[in-house]
This record gives sequence, C-alpha cells and structure tokens, in this order.
Amino acid sequence: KVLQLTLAVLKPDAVAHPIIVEALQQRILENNFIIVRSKDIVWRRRDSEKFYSEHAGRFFYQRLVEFMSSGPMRAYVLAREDAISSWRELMGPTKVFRAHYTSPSSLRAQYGLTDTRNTTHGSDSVESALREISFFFPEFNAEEWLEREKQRARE
Ligand code: YYY
Ligand code: MG
Repeated sequence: KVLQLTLAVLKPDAVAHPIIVEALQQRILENNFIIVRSKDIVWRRRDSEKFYSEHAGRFFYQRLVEFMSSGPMRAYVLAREDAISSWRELMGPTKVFRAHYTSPSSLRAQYGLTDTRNTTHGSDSVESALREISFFFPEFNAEEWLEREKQRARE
C-alpha cells in the first residue's frame, strides 16, 4: 500500500477554539492519518488572495480572503492511503447545510458555522496537494518524500 500526501488546514473559525482544534486533531488521528508536518500560521490578505486565486471574481471571494486572513490557522501535511479523497470525505461538503443533510458526522457538519467559516480545507487532487503543500511548507520536499515512500512500498 502506497501512502499519499494531502494538505489539511484548520481554518480561523476552528483555531479560535482550542477545544475544537483538539477534537479535529483527534479525528485526524483516529482516521489513520499520519501527521508528517504541522504548523500554526497567520495569513496576510495577499497570501489568502494568492492561495484562492482560482476563485477570484466569484461572489464569495472577498469574504473568503477576508476570513482566511482573520486569525491563526493550523496546517498539516497528512499521509495515508488515498489521503486526498479520504480527507475530503471526512471534511464533508463545502456548504454547511449540505454537510448537515448528507454527511452529519463530517467535520464541516459538526463544526462548520457558515459556507465560508467551514472549519477545514483539503486539497482536491494530486497536483493541488503538491502545490498547496509547498505553499504552506516551502521547506518540505513532498515529491522527494513520495519518491522514498514508493521505494519503501516496493521493498
Ligand atoms: O474545496 P472546498 O473548500 O470544499 O470548496 P471550494 O469550492 O474550493 O471553495 C473554497 C472555499 O471558498 C470554501 O471552503 C469556502 C469558500 N466558499 C464560500 O465562502 N462560499 C461559497 N458559496 C463557496 C465557497
Ligand atoms: Mg477547493
């Protein structure tokens, strides 16, 4: 079994409450993710704008970049088999009302406040995982880590 990497972020609404950070980290570990790297970080508005540039011009872009630079976040590089889709499934859908409706035990259903303050972020593809991991952890070489993991799996 080969491990995959993903970027997971606890957003400012979650990090504002230590007990929620605790609960979310518990959910990470009990779902068999390995925490490869973690850090607390505060974004400037321009970091927010750059990270979410694919959404520039959407009706929610301003409130999104405002919110993501409103306070500290915690970022993780997580490893697991199918890490990307597994983390997205654990998070639940983007919109909180949909999360309540379709995935009541998901993180966004349980802790999300609004469609913007929705608790967590997760990469949505192999390419975005690599890009987002290097955005948050420029000193971490994800491709090298994955290469070594492939070799380990072959042995
Ligand atoms: O990948 P994911 O976070 O589930 O959703 P995206 O469609 O990529 O949107 C990114 C981010 O934008 C979302 O997590 C909250 C915010 N957002 C919003 O504030 N309002 C919406 N109607 C849709 C998304
Ligand atoms: Mg997205």
